[in-house]
Amino acid sequence: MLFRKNNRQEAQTQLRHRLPPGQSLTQKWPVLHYGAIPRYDLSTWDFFVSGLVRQPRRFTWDEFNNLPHREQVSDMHCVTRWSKLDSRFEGIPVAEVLKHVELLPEAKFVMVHADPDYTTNLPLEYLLDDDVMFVLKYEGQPLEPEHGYPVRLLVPKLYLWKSAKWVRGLEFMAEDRSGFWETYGYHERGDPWQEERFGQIVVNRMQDVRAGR
Ligand SMILES: Nc1nc2c(c(=O)[nH]1)N[C@H]1C(S)=C(S)[C@@H](COP(=O)(O)O)O[C@H]1N2
Ligand SMILES: [Mo]
Repeated sequence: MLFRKNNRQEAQTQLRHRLPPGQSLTQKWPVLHYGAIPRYDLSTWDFFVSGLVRQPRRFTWDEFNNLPHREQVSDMHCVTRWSKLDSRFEGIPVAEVLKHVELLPEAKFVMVHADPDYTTNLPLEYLLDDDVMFVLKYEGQPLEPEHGYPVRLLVPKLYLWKSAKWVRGLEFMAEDRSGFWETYGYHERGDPWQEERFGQIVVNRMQDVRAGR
């Protein structure tokens, strides 16, 4: 009895360490995006690496898909307050794509370009993290169209709006620029452990409203 209780306490303690503040667990995988789900003809799909690179690079679907794949188990944290733990993904580590371009030393940020007209910005070091990948499969199956088929970015350490579905390219930049949700007031970085949900303009405004200003 005591043993079981301790086990359960142990499990909950471990879970607390994996659930960022203000988040609740979900078993399902909710669908959230702006615009209509794109449809693709893989013979015309392509992927661009542009901006502050020595030579811009375009990949066809076959070139991209033939890059080395890897499996990993990751957690997802959505700013709308759900978290999903231990999903099994297969995809292409970002490093495998970046082997084919040379970043210029001025590159400090990246704009992720995705369909339909979606962008999100990341500091370079977050893109270069070991667990960042271009996801092709979820639990052994190709991504569903609503989750980003044929390929989406996954940045497990940041809120899920940084994990662009239907991703089509990376643009390296010297200065930070806001992406789609960031323009509407989401945080430029979005670390769930720091609860970086909203950017400074929104935070200031909320403080003003609370203070009756
Ligand atoms: N292309 C694209 N990617 C996107 C979005 C979007 O609107 N368009 N929304 C983001 C947001 S706000 C969230 S919470 C996640 C949701 O991913 P999911 O639908 O697979 O759970 O996708 C992110 N990636
Ligand atoms: Mo979101």
